[in-house]
Amino acid sequence: MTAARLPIVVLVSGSGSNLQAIIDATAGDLPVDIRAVISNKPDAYGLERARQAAIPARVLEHTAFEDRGAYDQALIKLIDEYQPALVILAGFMRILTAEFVTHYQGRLLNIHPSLLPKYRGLHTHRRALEAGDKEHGATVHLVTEELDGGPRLLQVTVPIEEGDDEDALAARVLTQEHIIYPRVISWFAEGRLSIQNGVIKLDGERMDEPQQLPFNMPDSL
Ligand code: NHR
Ligand code: GAR
Repeated sequence: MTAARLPIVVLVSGSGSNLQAIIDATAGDLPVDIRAVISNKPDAYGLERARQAAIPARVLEHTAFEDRGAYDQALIKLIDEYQPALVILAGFMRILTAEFVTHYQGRLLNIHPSLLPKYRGLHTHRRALEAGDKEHGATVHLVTEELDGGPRLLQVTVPIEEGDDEDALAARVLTQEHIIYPRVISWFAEGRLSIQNGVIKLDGERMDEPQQLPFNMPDSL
Protein backbone atom coordinates (compact mmCIF):
# COMPACT_ATOMS: atom_id res chain seq x y z
CA MET A 1 0.00 0.00 0.00
CA THR A 2 1.29 3.47 -0.83
CA ALA A 3 0.71 6.24 1.67
CA ALA A 4 -1.20 9.30 0.48
CA ARG A 5 0.89 12.05 -1.05
CA LEU A 6 0.79 15.47 0.58
CA PRO A 7 -1.22 17.92 -1.59
CA ILE A 8 0.64 21.17 -2.25
CA VAL A 9 0.20 24.33 -4.33
CA VAL A 10 3.25 26.26 -5.58
CA LEU A 11 3.24 30.02 -6.23
CA VAL A 12 5.76 31.48 -8.67
CA SER A 13 6.49 34.79 -10.40
CA GLY A 14 9.46 33.90 -12.58
CA SER A 15 11.72 31.18 -13.88
CA GLY A 16 10.51 28.50 -11.49
CA SER A 17 13.76 26.58 -11.13
CA ASN A 18 12.84 25.84 -7.51
CA LEU A 19 9.49 24.56 -8.77
CA GLN A 20 11.41 22.34 -11.19
CA ALA A 21 13.54 20.96 -8.36
CA ILE A 22 10.34 20.05 -6.48
CA ILE A 23 8.76 18.50 -9.59
CA ASP A 24 11.93 16.44 -10.15
CA ALA A 25 11.97 15.32 -6.52
CA THR A 26 8.38 14.07 -6.79
CA ALA A 27 9.60 11.61 -9.43
CA GLY A 28 11.95 10.28 -6.76
CA ASP A 29 11.48 10.15 -3.00
CA LEU A 30 9.35 13.23 -2.34
CA PRO A 31 5.78 12.07 -1.56
CA VAL A 32 3.85 15.18 -2.58
CA ASP A 33 1.19 15.87 -5.17
CA ILE A 34 1.58 19.29 -6.81
CA ARG A 35 -2.08 20.14 -7.33
CA ALA A 36 -1.50 23.47 -9.08
CA VAL A 37 1.08 26.12 -9.93
CA ILE A 38 -0.15 29.70 -9.69
CA SER A 39 1.61 32.81 -11.00
CA ASN A 40 0.84 36.50 -10.63
CA LYS A 41 2.69 37.01 -13.93
CA PRO A 42 1.25 35.51 -17.15
CA ASP A 43 4.69 35.18 -18.77
CA ALA A 44 6.39 33.37 -15.86
CA TYR A 45 8.42 30.43 -17.21
CA GLY A 46 7.35 28.45 -14.17
CA LEU A 47 3.89 28.09 -15.77
CA GLU A 48 5.49 26.39 -18.77
CA ARG A 49 7.35 24.00 -16.45
CA ALA A 50 4.03 23.13 -14.81
CA ARG A 51 2.34 22.44 -18.16
CA GLN A 52 5.27 20.25 -19.22
CA ALA A 53 4.70 18.20 -16.07
CA ALA A 54 0.92 18.04 -16.63
CA ILE A 55 0.24 20.18 -13.54
CA PRO A 56 -2.61 22.74 -13.73
CA ALA A 57 -1.05 26.16 -14.41
CA ARG A 58 -3.12 29.14 -13.30
CA VAL A 59 -2.60 32.88 -13.62
CA LEU A 60 -3.98 35.48 -11.25
CA GLU A 61 -2.70 38.90 -12.24
CA HIS A 62 -2.42 41.43 -9.45
CA THR A 63 -2.88 44.28 -11.93
CA ALA A 64 -6.55 43.30 -12.25
CA PHE A 65 -7.25 44.13 -8.58
CA GLU A 66 -7.93 47.30 -6.69
CA ASP A 67 -5.54 46.65 -3.81
CA ARG A 68 -3.48 43.98 -2.07
CA GLY A 69 -6.40 42.92 0.11
CA ALA A 70 -8.65 42.20 -2.87
CA TYR A 71 -5.88 40.35 -4.70
CA ASP A 72 -5.03 38.20 -1.71
CA GLN A 73 -8.70 37.31 -1.18
CA ALA A 74 -8.94 36.11 -4.77
CA LEU A 75 -5.66 34.24 -4.39
CA ILE A 76 -6.95 32.43 -1.29
CA LYS A 77 -10.07 31.43 -3.20
CA LEU A 78 -8.05 30.07 -6.11
CA ILE A 79 -5.56 28.19 -3.93
CA ASP A 80 -8.31 26.64 -1.82
CA GLU A 81 -9.90 25.08 -4.90
CA TYR A 82 -7.00 22.63 -4.64
CA GLN A 83 -7.18 22.04 -0.86
CA PRO A 84 -3.42 22.02 -0.28
CA ALA A 85 -1.91 20.96 3.03
CA LEU A 86 1.07 23.16 2.22
CA VAL A 87 1.50 26.33 0.14
CA ILE A 88 4.97 26.91 -1.31
CA LEU A 89 6.34 30.31 -2.35
CA ALA A 90 8.99 29.62 -4.99
CA GLY A 91 10.25 32.96 -6.25
CA PHE A 92 6.85 34.54 -5.63
CA MET A 93 7.54 38.26 -5.63
CA ARG A 94 4.43 39.77 -4.01
CA ILE A 95 4.29 40.72 -0.36
CA LEU A 96 1.27 39.03 1.21
CA THR A 97 -1.28 40.57 3.58
CA ALA A 98 -1.72 39.53 7.20
CA GLU A 99 -5.08 38.04 6.23
CA PHE A 100 -3.48 35.74 3.68
CA VAL A 101 -0.65 34.70 5.97
CA THR A 102 -3.06 33.96 8.83
CA HIS A 103 -5.25 31.82 6.58
CA TYR A 104 -2.27 29.54 5.87
CA GLN A 105 -0.59 29.83 9.25
CA GLY A 106 1.94 27.04 9.81
CA ARG A 107 1.57 25.72 6.27
CA LEU A 108 3.05 28.52 4.16
CA LEU A 109 6.74 28.22 3.20
CA ASN A 110 9.18 30.56 1.48
CA ILE A 111 12.74 30.21 0.25
CA HIS A 112 14.79 33.34 0.61
CA PRO A 113 18.23 33.86 -0.92
CA SER A 114 20.18 34.93 2.17
CA LEU A 115 21.30 33.67 5.54
CA LEU A 116 18.35 35.14 7.44
CA PRO A 117 18.12 37.20 9.61
CA LYS A 118 20.69 38.86 7.34
CA TYR A 119 19.31 40.66 4.27
CA ARG A 120 15.57 40.47 4.42
CA GLY A 121 13.82 41.81 1.33
CA LEU A 122 15.25 42.24 -2.15
CA HIS A 123 18.71 42.37 -3.82
CA THR A 124 20.29 40.06 -1.29
CA HIS A 125 23.24 38.99 -3.47
CA ARG A 126 24.24 42.56 -4.22
CA ARG A 127 24.00 43.49 -0.55
CA ALA A 128 26.16 40.53 0.56
CA LEU A 129 28.83 41.46 -2.03
CA GLU A 130 28.76 45.14 -1.08
CA ALA A 131 29.18 44.25 2.57
CA GLY A 132 32.31 42.22 1.73
CA ASP A 133 30.82 39.05 3.22
CA LYS A 134 32.78 35.83 2.84
CA GLU A 135 29.67 33.67 3.04
CA HIS A 136 26.13 33.88 1.80
CA GLY A 137 23.32 31.36 1.46
CA ALA A 138 19.62 30.58 1.44
CA THR A 139 16.94 29.95 4.04
CA VAL A 140 13.65 28.07 4.00
CA HIS A 141 11.26 29.63 6.51
CA LEU A 142 7.64 29.65 7.56
CA VAL A 143 5.94 32.80 6.35
CA THR A 144 4.50 35.19 8.90
CA GLU A 145 3.29 38.75 8.51
CA GLU A 146 6.80 40.00 9.19
CA LEU A 147 8.61 40.02 5.83
CA ASP A 148 11.24 37.27 5.73
CA GLY A 149 10.97 37.18 9.54
CA GLY A 150 9.11 33.92 10.17
CA PRO A 151 10.63 30.86 11.87
CA ARG A 152 13.64 29.55 9.96
CA LEU A 153 13.71 25.81 9.25
CA LEU A 154 16.77 25.04 7.11
CA GLN A 155 19.74 27.05 5.88
CA VAL A 156 22.59 26.33 3.51
CA THR A 157 25.82 28.31 3.48
CA VAL A 158 27.54 29.20 0.20
CA PRO A 159 31.08 30.57 -0.16
CA ILE A 160 31.58 33.97 -1.79
CA GLU A 161 34.55 33.77 -4.14
CA GLU A 162 37.06 36.32 -5.37
CA GLY A 163 35.65 38.08 -8.42
CA ASP A 164 32.04 37.01 -7.85
CA ASP A 165 29.46 39.32 -9.36
CA GLU A 166 25.77 39.33 -8.53
CA ASP A 167 24.89 36.79 -11.23
CA ALA A 168 27.67 34.35 -10.36
CA LEU A 169 26.74 34.42 -6.71
CA ALA A 170 23.01 34.13 -7.39
CA ALA A 171 23.63 31.08 -9.58
CA ARG A 172 25.76 29.38 -6.90
CA VAL A 173 23.08 30.03 -4.25
CA LEU A 174 20.31 28.79 -6.56
CA THR A 175 21.97 25.36 -6.97
CA GLN A 176 21.77 24.99 -3.20
CA GLU A 177 18.17 26.21 -2.99
CA HIS A 178 17.28 23.27 -5.20
CA ILE A 179 18.67 20.94 -2.55
CA ILE A 180 17.16 22.49 0.57
CA TYR A 181 13.61 23.25 -0.58
CA PRO A 182 12.59 19.66 -1.45
CA ARG A 183 14.23 18.52 1.77
CA VAL A 184 12.07 20.76 3.99
CA ILE A 185 8.95 19.82 2.03
CA SER A 186 9.78 16.16 2.70
CA TRP A 187 9.78 16.88 6.46
CA PHE A 188 6.15 17.96 6.15
CA ALA A 189 5.19 15.16 3.78
CA GLU A 190 6.70 12.49 6.02
CA GLY A 191 5.07 13.95 9.14
CA ARG A 192 8.43 14.72 10.74
CA LEU A 193 7.64 18.36 11.48
CA SER A 194 5.10 19.55 14.02
CA ILE A 195 4.13 23.10 14.91
CA GLN A 196 2.18 23.73 18.10
CA ASN A 197 1.76 27.05 19.89
CA GLY A 198 4.72 28.37 17.97
CA VAL A 199 6.95 25.47 19.02
CA ILE A 200 8.48 23.68 16.05
CA LYS A 201 9.63 20.10 16.42
CA LEU A 202 11.56 17.97 13.96
CA ASP A 203 11.44 14.25 14.75
CA GLY A 204 10.06 15.16 18.18
CA GLU A 205 12.96 17.47 19.03
CA ARG A 206 12.45 21.14 19.57
CA MET A 207 14.04 23.28 16.86
CA ASP A 208 15.14 26.61 18.27
CA GLU A 209 17.75 27.26 15.60
CA PRO A 210 17.37 26.34 11.92
CA GLN A 211 18.95 23.13 10.66
CA GLN A 212 22.12 23.75 8.66
CA LEU A 213 23.46 22.14 5.52
CA PRO A 214 26.99 22.59 4.18
CA PHE A 215 27.68 23.69 0.61
CA ASN A 216 27.12 21.03 -2.06
CA MET A 217 25.57 18.32 0.05
CA PRO A 218 24.78 15.30 -2.09
CA ASP A 219 21.22 15.74 -3.30
CA SER A 220 19.33 13.16 -1.29
CA LEU A 221 16.47 13.56 1.12
N1 NHR B 1 4.67 38.00 2.62
C1 NHR B 1 4.73 38.06 3.94
N2 NHR B 1 3.66 38.58 4.58
N3 NHR B 1 5.79 37.60 4.66
C2 NHR B 1 6.84 37.10 4.03
O1 NHR B 1 7.87 36.67 4.74
C3 NHR B 1 6.86 37.04 2.61
C4 NHR B 1 5.73 37.50 1.94
C5 NHR B 1 5.68 37.47 0.54
C6 NHR B 1 6.76 37.03 -0.18
C7 NHR B 1 9.09 36.26 -0.33
C8 NHR B 1 10.12 37.38 -0.14
C9 NHR B 1 11.54 36.92 -0.34
O2 NHR B 1 11.87 35.77 -0.07
C10 NHR B 1 7.90 36.59 0.48
C11 NHR B 1 7.95 36.57 1.87
C12 NHR B 1 8.70 40.01 -2.45
C13 NHR B 1 9.16 41.18 -1.88
C14 NHR B 1 8.80 42.53 -2.47
O3 NHR B 1 9.30 43.55 -2.03
C15 NHR B 1 9.95 41.10 -0.77
C16 NHR B 1 10.25 39.85 -0.22
C17 NHR B 1 9.77 38.67 -0.79
C18 NHR B 1 8.99 38.76 -1.92
N4 NHR B 1 7.88 42.60 -3.47
C19 NHR B 1 7.39 43.80 -4.10
C20 NHR B 1 5.96 44.10 -3.61
O4 NHR B 1 5.63 45.31 -3.63
C21 NHR B 1 7.32 43.62 -5.60
C22 NHR B 1 8.68 43.41 -6.20
C23 NHR B 1 8.63 42.97 -7.66
O5 NHR B 1 7.54 42.73 -8.22
O6 NHR B 1 9.72 42.80 -8.24
O7 NHR B 1 5.21 43.19 -3.28
O8 NHR B 1 12.42 37.74 -0.72
C1 GAR C 1 15.30 32.29 -5.95
O1 GAR C 1 16.66 32.66 -5.77
C2 GAR C 1 14.51 32.62 -4.70
O2 GAR C 1 15.20 32.39 -3.51
C3 GAR C 1 14.30 34.08 -4.90
O3 GAR C 1 14.05 34.26 -6.27
C4 GAR C 1 14.65 33.18 -6.99
C5 GAR C 1 13.59 32.46 -7.76
O4 GAR C 1 14.15 31.55 -8.64
N1 GAR C 1 13.18 34.54 -4.14
C6 GAR C 1 13.03 35.78 -3.80
O5 GAR C 1 13.88 36.63 -3.98
C7 GAR C 1 11.73 36.08 -3.15
N2 GAR C 1 11.60 37.47 -2.99
P1 GAR C 1 13.25 30.48 -9.40
O6 GAR C 1 12.05 31.22 -9.96
O7 GAR C 1 14.14 29.98 -10.50
O8 GAR C 1 12.88 29.44 -8.41
